Amino acid sequence: MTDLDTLVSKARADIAAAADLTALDTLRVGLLGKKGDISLLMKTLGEMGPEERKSFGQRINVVRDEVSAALDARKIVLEESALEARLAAETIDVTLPIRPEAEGRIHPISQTIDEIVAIFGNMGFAVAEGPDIEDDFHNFTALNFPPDHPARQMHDTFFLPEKADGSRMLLRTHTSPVQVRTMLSQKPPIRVIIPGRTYRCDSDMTHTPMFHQVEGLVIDEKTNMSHLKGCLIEFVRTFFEIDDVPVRFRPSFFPFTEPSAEVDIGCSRAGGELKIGAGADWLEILGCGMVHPNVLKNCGIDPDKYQGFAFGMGIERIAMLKYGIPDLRTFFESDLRWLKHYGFVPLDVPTLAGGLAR
Ligand code: 2NM
Repeated sequence: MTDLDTLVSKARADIAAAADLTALDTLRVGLLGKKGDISLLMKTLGEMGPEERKSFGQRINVVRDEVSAALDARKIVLEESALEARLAAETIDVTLPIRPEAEGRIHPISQTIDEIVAIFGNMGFAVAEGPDIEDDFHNFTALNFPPDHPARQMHDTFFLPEKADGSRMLLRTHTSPVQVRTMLSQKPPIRVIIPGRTYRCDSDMTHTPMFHQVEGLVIDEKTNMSHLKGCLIEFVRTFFEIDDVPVRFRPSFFPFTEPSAEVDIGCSRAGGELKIGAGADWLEILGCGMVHPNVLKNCGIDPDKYQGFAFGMGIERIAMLKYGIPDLRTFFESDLRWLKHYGFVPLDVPTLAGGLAR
């Protein structure tokens, strides 16, 4: 055996025995690195005569390629087994039940959405979702907003940079574009609620640039204002868990409904403390109305055959009222002590039978 043969067989054995990627890298440096065995042998070429240099040069090139290939092959094997080991070590059994003593808490916004979904789910509503980034048609035009309506202006709506065709996408200012998408894609009867994030360029004590809304939509041949009233009174009483909470409908205006109304619930502010229920005062909690015929037309629904009602409310606002959270901005501070205080235990899933909130 020549020196080269010995070197190759030893290299092969060492590479096969390398236990991990670090050991393999040390071998690579020792063989192919600047001062590695093979590199040093290459340097001896200069001292050889032309014939010898040619034959030795050819052999050493072959050896270098073989060793290099062996290193690469072993590297793949070791990388694969390193990944296998890591995956095995990080295995979690997702089928195990959560531990009741788990520290995590459900955010009051998530809790409130779950409660609203439970209430309307019980009345036969489905939940719909749609994109946060919308176009002008779905957010405004289809909803009967006139071209010069103030809500379209820069100071209320977050616009994205202009596209090649001059149009601009926007962050939805309400969840109504999802109602539009629902009407365009489904045939009546329709009964949906849409909880989700909404965005308006507004930030002070009582406004955050991102907030949550739930909107609802019912469309059928004979849906009327009495259905709207019955549905929302039932919702309000179930949500606040007060059977006799006074509810009043006050005429209002929205571009997308006619007639439109705002809904107030009774409360008392005696002694400076807000208490929901019978009392001298009223609190506004949601907006609603009969869907404007123009909106139905814009969404491919025949207003001579179908009619419906819609409503919308701010989730932060009703969560603050129900759970006595005094400051809107704390919802978004990610303060663990706040979450520990106002959050909900994950196992207490809101249901009408088991109770909405404990
Ligand atoms: C509100 C108040 C009143 C509403 C209307 C519609 C649609 F798509 F059917 F036209 N969606 N949401 C609506 C109506 C929303 O929020 C205060």
